[in-house]
Amino acid sequence: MCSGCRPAPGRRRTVPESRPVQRRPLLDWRAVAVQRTLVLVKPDGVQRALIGEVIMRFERRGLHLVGLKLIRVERAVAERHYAEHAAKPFFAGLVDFITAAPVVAMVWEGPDAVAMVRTMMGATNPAAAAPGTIRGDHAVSIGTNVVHGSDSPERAAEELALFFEPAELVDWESSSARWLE
Ligand code: DAT
Ligand code: MG
Repeated sequence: MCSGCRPAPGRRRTVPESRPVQRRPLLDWRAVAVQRTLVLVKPDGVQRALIGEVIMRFERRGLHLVGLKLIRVERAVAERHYAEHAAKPFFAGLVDFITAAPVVAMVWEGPDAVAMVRTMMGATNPAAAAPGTIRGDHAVSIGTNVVHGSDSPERAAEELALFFEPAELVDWESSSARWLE
C-alpha cells in the first residue's frame, strides 16, 4: 500500500453498506405500450451491405433486440406475409423479390415500437421518404426499399409468429435499459 493511501493512524476505513439494486425507472412517465415489431432487411439491403446500417439505427435509438436471424424466405411464407397485396399487379414481383436472396429477420421491442420503426423506415414511396429515414437515405425505388416493418400491433403479432418460433425470441435485460425509460 502506498503511504498516501494508508489510513491515518487510529482511523478505520469505512466501506459503504451494499444496497439492493433499484429497478424503478428514473422517471415515472411511462404511459405508452411496450410493443414488439418485425423488421426485415430485404434482399436488396442484404446485398448492398446495409444490414449493419439498419441494425445500428434501431440499436442507437434505444430499441431492444429480442430476435435476429439470416434466412431465405420460403415462397409460401412470402405469400402469407404479403397476402394483403395478393390482388395487386406487383404481387408476383414482390414475392419473387423477397424470396430471391437472404433476408435478415429481427424483432425489436420498445415503447410504441411499431410506429417508431415505421417512422424510422420512411414512406413506402421513395419520393416521399424523408431524408434521415432508412428509405429516405438508402432507397430510390418503391420495390427495392431495403426494409420491412410491421404496420400495426396486430400485424406485428402475426408477422412475429410467421417468422419466429417462440424459443427464438430472447428475454434479456440491457444494462442501459433504465437510462432509456
Ligand atoms: P410498406 O413496405 O411500406 O409496408 P406496403 O405494405 O404498401 O408498403 O407494400 C409492401 C411492399 O410492396 C413495399 O415495400 C414495396 C412493394 N410495393 C408497394 N406498392 C408498390 C407499387 N405500387 N409498385 C411496386 N411495388 C410496390
Ligand atoms: Mg406493409
